[in-house]
Amino acid sequence: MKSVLFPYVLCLSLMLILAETQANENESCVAIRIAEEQCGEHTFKAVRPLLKYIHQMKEEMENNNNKIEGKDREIKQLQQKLAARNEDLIAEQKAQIDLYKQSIKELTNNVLFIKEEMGRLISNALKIQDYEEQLEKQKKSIDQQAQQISELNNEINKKLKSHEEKPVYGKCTDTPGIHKIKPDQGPPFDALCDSTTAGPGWMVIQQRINGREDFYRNWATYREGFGSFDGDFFLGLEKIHRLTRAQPHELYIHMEGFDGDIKYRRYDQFGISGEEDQYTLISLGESEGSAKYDYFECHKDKKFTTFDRDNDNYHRNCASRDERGGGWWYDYCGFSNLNGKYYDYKVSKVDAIFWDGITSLKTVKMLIRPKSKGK
Ligand SMILES: [Ca+2]
Repeated sequence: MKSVLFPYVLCLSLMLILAETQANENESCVAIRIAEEQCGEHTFKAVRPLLKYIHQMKEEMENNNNKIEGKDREIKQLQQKLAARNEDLIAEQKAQIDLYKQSIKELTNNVLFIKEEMGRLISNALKIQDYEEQLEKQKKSIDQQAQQISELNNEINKKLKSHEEKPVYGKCTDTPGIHKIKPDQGPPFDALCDSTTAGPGWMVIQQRINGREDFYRNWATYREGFGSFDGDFFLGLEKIHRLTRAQPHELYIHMEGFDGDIKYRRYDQFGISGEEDQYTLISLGESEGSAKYDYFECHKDKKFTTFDRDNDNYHRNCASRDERGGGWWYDYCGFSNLNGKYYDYKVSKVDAIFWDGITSLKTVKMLIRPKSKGK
């Protein structure tokens, strides 16, 4: 068997070697023809398809190799492009990162600057708060001082006004008219001074000259006084008490009748007590005058009586309207009634202004003056 197959294997190997070693188809064909001649036509015909297939496979391999080489080149080109692209991207990213870094640095600087500014602002705010507190304290102090100044101004203005309006005297001077009198530590009051009726320095405590003032008054009104200095008035029991308590006074009673006769009665020690003693007529002293009789003496030591305060010795109230009709130091009820009802004609009535017990008077003035030394 080996001896039969040997020539075929030999020829096949020879043709394969020839086909492998020839550069082109013609040379291959020549080689195959030579091989056919050498190996015998019979043998060659048997392996010829196989040789053709091998040749086709060889060509196909070569084509594939060429394609692979082309693809390798493409891959290299793409790799190069990709590398270049990556480098660009990295450069861009780096530049972007640098920008970010720069921005962060600037922002950091800004934050530090802002922190410093805030520190300064907070410090300034604290200083401003201190200043505001100091200002508030100063404002309060100024307000208090302004208040004190205002009060002082008011006080000064009051004093100035008081001085400007009228000088304050302890008693009436030789100057007639209305003056502010301050006989003691109590408040001053206005009084009418008279230097013509009975000489200089008299103060009018009661006046009946025109009948325009009603003397039918209650206790409180007689205590405070009423009327006007240019007409009829009563100075007030409390003021008369203060004056006569402060220093000894004399009393001058001026009277004018409707028939034109003018009379007076003068007492050298006039004084009344306080309200707690019902303003009692405590003193009159010695008297003299053109009025014939002393009709006031019987009223000495009598308390003052008004229609709403009966201090007299009568079983009724002497001050009532159907009796004497005024306020006076009534006894039972007495002979003088200088605060009685004013009649503008001569009449005999129990409630009229009278001195003799009955006859109305046209004009009456009661004046007081501090006693001169030596009297
Ligand atoms: Ca009585």
